[in-house]
Amino acid sequence: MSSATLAGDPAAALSEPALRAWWMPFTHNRHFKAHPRLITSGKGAYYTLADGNRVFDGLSGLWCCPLGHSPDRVVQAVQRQVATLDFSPSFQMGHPAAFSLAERIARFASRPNDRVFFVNSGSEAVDTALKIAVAYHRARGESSRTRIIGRERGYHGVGMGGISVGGILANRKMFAPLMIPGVDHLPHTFDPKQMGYSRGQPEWGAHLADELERLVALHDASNIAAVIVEPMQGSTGVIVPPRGYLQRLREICTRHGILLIFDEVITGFGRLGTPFAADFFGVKPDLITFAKAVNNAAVPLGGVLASEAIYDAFMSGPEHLIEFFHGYTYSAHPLGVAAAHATLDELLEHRLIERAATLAPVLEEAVHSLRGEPLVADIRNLGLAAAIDVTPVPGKPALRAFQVFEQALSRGLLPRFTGETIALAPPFISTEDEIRNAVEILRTALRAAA
Ligand code: PXG
Ligand code: PLP
Repeated sequence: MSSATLAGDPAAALSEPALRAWWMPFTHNRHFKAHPRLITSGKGAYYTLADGNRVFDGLSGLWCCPLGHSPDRVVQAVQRQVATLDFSPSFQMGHPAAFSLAERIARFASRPNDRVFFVNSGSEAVDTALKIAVAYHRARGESSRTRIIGRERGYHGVGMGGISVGGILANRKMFAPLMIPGVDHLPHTFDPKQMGYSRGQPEWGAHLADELERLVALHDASNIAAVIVEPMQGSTGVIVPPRGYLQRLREICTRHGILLIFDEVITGFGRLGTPFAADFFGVKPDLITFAKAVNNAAVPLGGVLASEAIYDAFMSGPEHLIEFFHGYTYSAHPLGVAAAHATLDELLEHRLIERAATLAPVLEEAVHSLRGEPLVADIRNLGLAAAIDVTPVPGKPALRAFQVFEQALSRGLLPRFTGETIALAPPFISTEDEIRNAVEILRTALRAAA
């Protein structure tokens, strides 16, 4: 079978009925179907498009393929697994590799006593973490602690919990009646006047964490279960936390008995050059959500790391009864678990997280060299992630970044565009030259779009 057939025959996929049938996620469907962009295969840091062009994968898939595409070790692990044990129920049964993976992930996170709850996506990880937080307080007899605090511009997936604590207008405004009650939002930390063109963490803004004290004064801590933040806001455009901000959030949460949840769906498994962002910032949250890079996205898999104290609070009552009424059919799916073991093997054996740390300053130098290019309004970076804001087309929000994206794609680079932002987060296997070259393509694309 040719690789084109495996990825869906491009000619068949282009037929009008086929194009019509798939209601695509987070996509302008009408425009896309008039101008389809099809990926037919991927290897290493490159995708091949239906027109035969090869493009550099500037966002590691959707932030999820640090090893590049179809790395041999992951491919073989999944192939072996599907032939050995394709599925096994995780309700009242278990398969050995899921236990060893949980133990490995806890050690990888330097939280060896944590427990790992497996799910299938970042959205499920977030909703799971919120349920754990509320149920934890109730289990300890503090059942009034139900309120949850998210943050403006936060992205926590698309579940009912995730959009409620998230802070992206477009993801919320159509669904207001579905939101969970009792949610507040901290202010986001981006102020271009104070931190324009910041490299790494901005110096200004730690005081914004004190807004949490204001919410405590408004509601009383006895009503607040948890605070959930992305340690670095990824989806909204690489908004980097000010120095000291996350430390201050941690202090305030600890003082008031509020759980701190880090949503590490993008930052987990090395994006900042450390295993988790919690390691990068030296802050210990009570719960960590992860997904994406945990298994190089070969099979959907995510999870929640919970501290031992949280787990222990659930372990009361008769031993023959279920302690936490939650789980997914595909929790700890054997294929996802096999891919995760192989991904961890690769990350650790080839020291790829250290490599991400080494590549980070290369990306920083390169992207900041775009300052002064046409359309550029701001540039930010942290770890192996960067974002460039562009000036909007007057009266046509979100069009400019799309135009830059199209110019880049036609020149061999697949970046990410959302709103007025272009994002880059290359695979950890990238070379320094590939990263510099990606930014040069972006430079040409900006000039062409201007
Ligand atoms: N939390 C965070 C912090 C995320 O970034 C999710 C939860 C949801 O994960 P799932 O697996 O349900 O999509 C995410 C996902 C982008 C982009 O281009 C970001 C995400 C997904 C797709 C695109 O910024 N983040
Ligand atoms: N809907 C129905 C009718 C179901 O039976 C199930 C699971 O058994 C679900 C939804 C949830 O599916 P999942 O466990 O894959 O999240």
